[in-house]
Amino acid sequence: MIAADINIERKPSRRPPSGIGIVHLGLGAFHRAHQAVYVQRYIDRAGADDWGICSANIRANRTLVDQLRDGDCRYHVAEYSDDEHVTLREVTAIREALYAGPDGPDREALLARMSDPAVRIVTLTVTEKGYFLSPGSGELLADAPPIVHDIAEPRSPHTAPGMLVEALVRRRAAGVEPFTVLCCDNMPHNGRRTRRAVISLARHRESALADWIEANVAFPSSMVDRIVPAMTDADRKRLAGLGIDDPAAVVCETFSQWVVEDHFPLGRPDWEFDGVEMVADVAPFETMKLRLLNGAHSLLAYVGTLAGIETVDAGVARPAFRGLLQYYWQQEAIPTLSLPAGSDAVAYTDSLLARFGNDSLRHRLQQIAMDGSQKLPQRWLAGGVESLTANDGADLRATALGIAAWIRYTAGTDLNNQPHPVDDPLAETFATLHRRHGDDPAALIDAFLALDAVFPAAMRDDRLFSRQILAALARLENDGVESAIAALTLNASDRDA
Ligand code: NAI
Ligand code: CS2
Repeated sequence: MIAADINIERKPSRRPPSGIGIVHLGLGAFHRAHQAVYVQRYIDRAGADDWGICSANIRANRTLVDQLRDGDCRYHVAEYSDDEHVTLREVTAIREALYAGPDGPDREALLARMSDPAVRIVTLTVTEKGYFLSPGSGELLADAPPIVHDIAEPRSPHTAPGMLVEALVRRRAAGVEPFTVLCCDNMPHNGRRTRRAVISLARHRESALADWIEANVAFPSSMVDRIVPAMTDADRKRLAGLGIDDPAAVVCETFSQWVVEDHFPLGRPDWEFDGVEMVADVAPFETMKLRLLNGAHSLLAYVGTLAGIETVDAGVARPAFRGLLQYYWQQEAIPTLSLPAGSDAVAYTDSLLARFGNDSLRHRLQQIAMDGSQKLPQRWLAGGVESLTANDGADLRATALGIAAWIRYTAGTDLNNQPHPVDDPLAETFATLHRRHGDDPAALIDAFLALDAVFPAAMRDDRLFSRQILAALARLENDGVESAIAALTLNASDRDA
């Protein structure tokens, strides 16, 4: 459909090639539509040339880096409030794009840039798995092959923690103050986690180095929020219909939020004038967002995909799925939260339903379903354990349904036996468990719950909870998704049904 109301903001002239103050690792869709837009607002407002971005990929995707370079690092962000209302922004805040993957030519250029005294902040969106931390314990996965590589060859790192350690080593040797590391991935206490990955890896290299990082490097946490679906050919086609022929363009929603812990020893853009919330403690914001927004997304992803539903908006268009989300929010997620001052959980979840219903985004459930082993601990399980610890008889039936759906999803087919890819660092383990226990659902559930990288012990050992998962799995298989959702509304006394 041709948009009826198009608002186009174009940059009048070529941005200066200098002025890089931020290095970003993880040049994906989200970075282009979120952080780079905030930096653009800063540049436009302040007219300053000190916080431009050098953005790099250290793993896929090289093509995007080449496309950005070909386009002079200019690209468009299309913010859709619905199919008929779109704001197109041209973004020039990225001044340099590098591909520094193991097979890429730019690793030295990236490390040199990270060692430049003008660079005072390094930001990251390398996905949850890019930190090589156990989702359960939060410890560095020292046996993961890329980390084994970075321990053996620390000067030519392959991982984000390895890049940070090597760049910090170079700065320290040159007497340059360390940059601030700002994680922008969807993890709880994401600054603390990034710090742990970096310090643990540094300790393999030299314990004095680890101590120096511990004492001198700031790792503020941040909560990031904007729905930015992966681009599809259909998106490119509709942008072409608006006259935008830009392979690096991204499509996203209008909403955007960034809450940042204000701890930047070498300074930062005065982002508070550009819509960033600079706060002392991010934790209440991130817990609310992870459990309410992302928790609901994951529920839709697994339960919806099993029913053959493809997108978030198609899911929430169905009353049963809206009911499932309301039940999960009201009964299981909201009671675990300490809300940020001034926020209202019901208003927040109402706004989530409106955002999820935005059918111009075509946000694919399959994208959200990937990396479940990395996502579920913070989205469902941490809150679930808190409930079980606080109340022995806590009823987590929506979470149990979500876990049953996730386990069924990891078999690689939906309830009509239509195949889908299972994209997860533990995909091979899942396949083994399904091969071994496919005929015995109770044994299958026990084997999944025994994955201590995913499930906390308190949840694993709750027999009533595992029986609820078993009951939900049976309902999904035998009666379908809507019936399994309907069962949630039964009296809480059937907890051990
Ligand atoms: P994307 O697929 O467009 O980009 C992923 C980026 O991560 C790429 O730059 C890729 O090179 C990098 N990457 C992947 N695995 C890596 C690894 N093991 N080591 C180093 N780099 C690695 O995905 P997108 O949309 O940019 O999302 C990335 C992350 O941003 C998400 O995982 C999430 O934590 C965060 N985020 C995304 C939102 C969205 O709506 N897309 C919204 C809020 C946060
Ligand atoms: C989604 C998130 O892909 C996913 O797992 O839940 O990326 C979600 O779109 C963002 O967190 C919204 O801010």
